[in-house]
Amino acid sequence: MSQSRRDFFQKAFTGAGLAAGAKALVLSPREVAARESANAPRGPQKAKFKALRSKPGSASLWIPARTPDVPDLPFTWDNGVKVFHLVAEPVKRQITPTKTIDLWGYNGTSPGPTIQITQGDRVRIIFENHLPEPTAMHWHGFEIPNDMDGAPGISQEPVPPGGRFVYEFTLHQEGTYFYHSHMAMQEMIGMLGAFIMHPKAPYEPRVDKDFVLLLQEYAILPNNTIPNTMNMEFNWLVINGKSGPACTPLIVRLGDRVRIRLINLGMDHHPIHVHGHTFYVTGTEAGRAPESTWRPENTVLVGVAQARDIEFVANNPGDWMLHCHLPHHMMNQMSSTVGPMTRVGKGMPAGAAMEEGMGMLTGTPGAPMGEDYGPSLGRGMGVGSTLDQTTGNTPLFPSETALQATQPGAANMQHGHKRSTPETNMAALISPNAGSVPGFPQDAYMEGPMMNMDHMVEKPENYGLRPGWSGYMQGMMTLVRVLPPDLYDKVLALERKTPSHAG
Ligand SMILES: [Cu+2]
Repeated sequence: MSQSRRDFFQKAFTGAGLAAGAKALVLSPREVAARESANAPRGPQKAKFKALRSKPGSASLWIPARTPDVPDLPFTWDNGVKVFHLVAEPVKRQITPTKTIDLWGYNGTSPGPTIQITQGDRVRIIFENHLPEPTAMHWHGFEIPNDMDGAPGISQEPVPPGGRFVYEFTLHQEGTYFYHSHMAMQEMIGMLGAFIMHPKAPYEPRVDKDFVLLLQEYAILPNNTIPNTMNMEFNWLVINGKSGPACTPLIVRLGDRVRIRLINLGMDHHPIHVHGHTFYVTGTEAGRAPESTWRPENTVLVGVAQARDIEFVANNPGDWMLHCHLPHHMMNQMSSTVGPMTRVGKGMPAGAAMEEGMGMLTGTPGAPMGEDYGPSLGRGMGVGSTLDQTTGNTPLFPSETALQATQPGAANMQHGHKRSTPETNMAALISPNAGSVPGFPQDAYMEGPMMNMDHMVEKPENYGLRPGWSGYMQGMMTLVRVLPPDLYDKVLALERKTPSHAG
């Protein structure tokens, strides 16, 4: 019997005062445990579930959710209370091999570490503020006492720099939740994390893999490391604090049932698309959805402050993209590519202000093709940045020597690759008359061989991908790798040998 049906019958019987029925249906923890062990996987599968009970004697049985590139928050038990320590602090985050940025996060990471508990747990979170300004912890969507809500100035005094606050509550909910600072700009500089509440009785059908993906965006001027949190346009899009191709792929075995918990805590909405599979939305930021609401989809809009759980059977082998379908969210270091700046070696103004229409309204003539105002790197970063520096956009050059001669010090977008290899030679892919075609270039400078950084993102989870794959993965983009048993075992063996990431 599914949990919702069981709940329904419990309520129906107890509500009607049918004592005999209620007695029969309300199970003791021992009875629940007995039933669950009868349902538990046998044989090799069993090992996977072993040791995952939240505490000795607990009836709960779940596989931990995995947050690629983000660690879990460890805990200890204190008289039946699950105790976590959470420290707010500035952190460095390498979002791609070529870009490390300054964020604020928790326990050395942004997004903050994932917290996992079992429905019914009593939880204590000892929170310390190592930031230079006040903050507080908000538990988004939690049905807890008001003085634990973490709304500074409303439900509690803000926690001052160097201060500490102890949150403690019992959690009766289940599903995909999250925590964040309730100071808006702090949230925009990375102060958020996932909080997974596993149900006491596992969801049916059970999944073999459970992943958490947090969606965020940042506005960072070229050559800068600190996001402009006031900005309303974004040029870096991240999943779990990494941009493609640095995101660690989701590794699943052909035939696995997979759950992916998508959480959006940013300024934009993200239509998340999965290739090659049809999924069902089985939960929201408020818990499990009734099965009667499930419908087939392959793209789900994850709105701001929303979570969407999607589930599917990974029955289609191969490397499948999972990405936001907003075209501008599939790019890194978002820059305009139209106009003369991509064709001659005179450099590119960095960060045109919003009032100048990102370089499309001002200039002579007032159009993106204007000779004296080429396109700009970044979209409307503003803040005194206009034209303050020029950065090469690596126009087409037949050789490294020609590039150096024309544009000394130009940024090398091939990131150390030799241009002569087939995987990295962009020029070989472009027609000789490209410059005379209106609209050129579109993707020629955005993705492809010149963005190849396979060797810089080498890790077990990327084993066996098509050479040059990384040149086509940018922004809010990762892979679901549905691997046949032999390749799956190989990747797992490599992971055991060289664990490359947390989570
Ligand atoms: Cu998006």
